[in-house]
Amino acid sequence: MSADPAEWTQNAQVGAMAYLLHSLLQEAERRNRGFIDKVIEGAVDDHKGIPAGTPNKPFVDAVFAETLQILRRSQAGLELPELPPAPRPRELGAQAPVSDDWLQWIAENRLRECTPDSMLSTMTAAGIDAAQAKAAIARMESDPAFRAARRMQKVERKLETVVANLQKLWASAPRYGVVEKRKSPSRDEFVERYVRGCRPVVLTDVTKDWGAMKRWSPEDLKRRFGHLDVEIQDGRNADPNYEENKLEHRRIVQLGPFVDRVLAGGPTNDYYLTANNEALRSPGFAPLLDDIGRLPPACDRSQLGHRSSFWFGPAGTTTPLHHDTLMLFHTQVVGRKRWRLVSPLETPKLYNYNGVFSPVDVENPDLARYPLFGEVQVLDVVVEPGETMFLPLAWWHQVLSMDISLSFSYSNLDLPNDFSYQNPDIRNW
Ligand SMILES: O=C(O)CCC(=O)C(=O)O
Repeated sequence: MSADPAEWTQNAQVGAMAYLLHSLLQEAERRNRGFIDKVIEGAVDDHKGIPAGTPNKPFVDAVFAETLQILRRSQAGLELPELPPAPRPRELGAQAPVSDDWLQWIAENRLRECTPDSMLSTMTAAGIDAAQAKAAIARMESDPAFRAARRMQKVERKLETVVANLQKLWASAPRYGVVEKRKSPSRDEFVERYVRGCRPVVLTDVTKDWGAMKRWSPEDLKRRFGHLDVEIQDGRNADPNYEENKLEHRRIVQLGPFVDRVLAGGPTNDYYLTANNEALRSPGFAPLLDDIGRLPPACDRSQLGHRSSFWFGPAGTTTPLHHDTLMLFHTQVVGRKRWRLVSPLETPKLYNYNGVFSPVDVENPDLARYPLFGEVQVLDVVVEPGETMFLPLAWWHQVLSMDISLSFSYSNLDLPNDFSYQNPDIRNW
């Protein structure tokens, strides 16, 4: 506190005003629920409207930060049985402290080994006072909670190196980078080399006797099933996270008009009938299953109806990089698909912070943002009509339809095919 009595008086006035405001806000909220929410919304909008080049912008930001804190404290107070103490005035001229969200941001970015300088420039660009940001970054290193996080990180790093060494061993096989195309491996070889060996393979002759190969086409879908409803994904182009947000893109449409849309629409990623459609569980689509002949080795025919899906869409659909939770087969009936595959042992380099998804676009990776991906080896294979991709456990894949495409996927292995994962759910990192 300053030793100057004139400043005390000013401080006392600011404190009295903050206290009064706090009490008035609480009373207003009591009489009119939602009042503070509306004031917060208004303040946030006002703040957004202030141009970046405004003189003294950091000061203006600090005023808004303080206003929001007073509003939120007044609101939080309503949940408590007693009126909490009103916010106390700071010394005149003091900057708003670095918020908890920013402190968490500093901790996470230090754990990712971002340099203090790069963090400082991000924080100052966001309007935070440089001296405060610098002090907060420096203090983090000795924060006990951060030191605990560093210890846990050592344990995680050990696991990462174990996994990286196993990957190095896998990748040292002379033909690791080539996805094999095989005619008819025996069941024993298939199970040992590909299922337990966790090696992707394309089977080239599974579909020799499939009626689907002669019958299935967009026109045939329309003729036989055009009157039925299906669930598609739509409006994907407007959403960079369309796969993670797939529930928001669900639409029920009639298959006939959807076939017309695909045939007339040309290459696009905007709409796609994906495995999420449960069409094969509905009796109307049962004839499609009659078109499936001999199955690959180690499949349980009796489970086919429960554990299969068909996919239909234009050229240009992209299923972004993700891994499935089980093993599956994916047979191309019409058109080609390009599969880009990454070993599960490379997971620590894929920024898998949310669910089973990686934010990296394998076709066009942003290495400035995702530098670790530069060390990843991607396997690349085009699956032709009649061919079947076997996707071993937890292999990452990004899939591009090169033509109008109709495919059939199935996970009815007669071996254990049920695995659990502890998926992270961090979306705002
Ligand atoms: O074909 C696609 O677009 C994606 C296929 C896929 O991700 C899968 O079958 O798991």
